[in-house]
Amino acid sequence: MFGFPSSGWKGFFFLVASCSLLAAGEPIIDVTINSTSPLENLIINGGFEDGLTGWHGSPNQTEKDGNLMISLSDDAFQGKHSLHVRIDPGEQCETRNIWKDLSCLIASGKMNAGAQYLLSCWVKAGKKASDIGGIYWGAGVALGIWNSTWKESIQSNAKTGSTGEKWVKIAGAPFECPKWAKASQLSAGLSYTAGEAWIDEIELTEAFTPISMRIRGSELLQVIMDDEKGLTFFNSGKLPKGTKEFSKDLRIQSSGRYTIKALDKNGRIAIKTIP
Ligand SMILES: [Ca+2]
Repeated sequence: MFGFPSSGWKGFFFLVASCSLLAAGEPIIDVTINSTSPLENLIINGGFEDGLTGWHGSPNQTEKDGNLMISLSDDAFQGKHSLHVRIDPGEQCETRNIWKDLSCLIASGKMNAGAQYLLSCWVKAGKKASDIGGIYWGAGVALGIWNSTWKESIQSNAKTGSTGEKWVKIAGAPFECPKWAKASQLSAGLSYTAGEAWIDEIELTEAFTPISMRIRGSELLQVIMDDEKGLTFFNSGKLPKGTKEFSKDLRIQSSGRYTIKALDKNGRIAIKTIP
């Protein structure tokens, strides 16, 4: 004879129901950034929150009849200030920028030969602009690295044409600091095109960040990771039947934004965006 009181059975069913609810939930995505410390932005005052401190060039410059200008602006992507540059039509063969010397990064070992770095900034361009654009000509930042005789050099650009008057993040391609690196200079502004642009949040960081992702679910079918352009950066393919946990270590671009999507056999999709 069964000795379980009815309340005991109720308790048992409640337990089963609880487990089923847990099992029925969408997959859970955990992501760990493996860096020993947060990636350091090597640019001091790249967001212009200290005004133009540490920058050289021609701040608050108005030339001729006001056709060229570079100054601090209150129209910021982040914080209270950004850099504002304007080159009116008729002066589009001109460049207006400010610059800072980054040679100390090499001397102090903050930039190391053989390591890869990434230059990025936020830009809003297009207002009253004409013929603004190009990879090398346009609004944004450029970083040059030279050897001791100034004869060898590399350059990384994060520049854009019109952004339709919206703040957009612009990143250059990852580049390797050469072993002959001795001097370095960063410039921010508008080059060889007419137009008006705002620049903010200039960053120079190590190019890649290691991450670990761990996904748990009732029965996982597939895990996909897209970059911010929607291109597939990682695809697990079809996972073995009965997969309840999936782990993967990857190196992602440090300034990038990625979306992880996990699908289970019941068609449930969990989505997590990093960072
Ligand atoms: Ca700012």
